[in-house]
Amino acid sequence: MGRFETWLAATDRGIAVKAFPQGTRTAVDAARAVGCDVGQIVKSLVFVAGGEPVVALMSGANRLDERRLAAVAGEPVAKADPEIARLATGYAIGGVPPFGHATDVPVFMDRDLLGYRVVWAAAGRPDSVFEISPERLRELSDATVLDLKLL
Ligand code: 5CA
Repeated sequence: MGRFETWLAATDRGIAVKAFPQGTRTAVDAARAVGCDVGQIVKSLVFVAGGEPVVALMSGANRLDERRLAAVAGEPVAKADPEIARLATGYAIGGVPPFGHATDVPVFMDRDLLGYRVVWAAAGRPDSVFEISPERLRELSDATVLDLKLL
């Protein structure tokens, strides 16, 4: 059991983590493992905006428009390097969960995720994900929902 699962169990949120030996490191890998639409995979992307780390939850079908993130989170905005991402969230790229982070990182959420009945997000490891309704995801991550995709 990984650290995110231990944290989940301690907080009693009724979320079940599933491990896939074939790996879930990328959105495409995760969609293939789960057998869902790639749009239902939640990418938890760590950016630095105005000097501070932020997390953007993106549908696996979408690319993030950095200008849109900059508009809400502060400029300039850039993808966090792997060490910054790990320090801010407590997890390595490929397994960053959407909430339960090591520091109090602001979370922004791609509105398109709300169009699915359920979505799947990383559970702290590159081989584990969990299913959640997008509304619950928003609540648990305390995310600000907005249009973030690159058109
Ligand atoms: N487990 C999967 C599906 S839930 C996952 O974590 N996907 S992800 O999209 O949230 O994480 C991978 C993302 O990390 C990539 O889309 C990419 O944006 C980012 N990434 C990959 N390599 C690097 C790197 N060297 N530096 C910064 N970001 C990176």
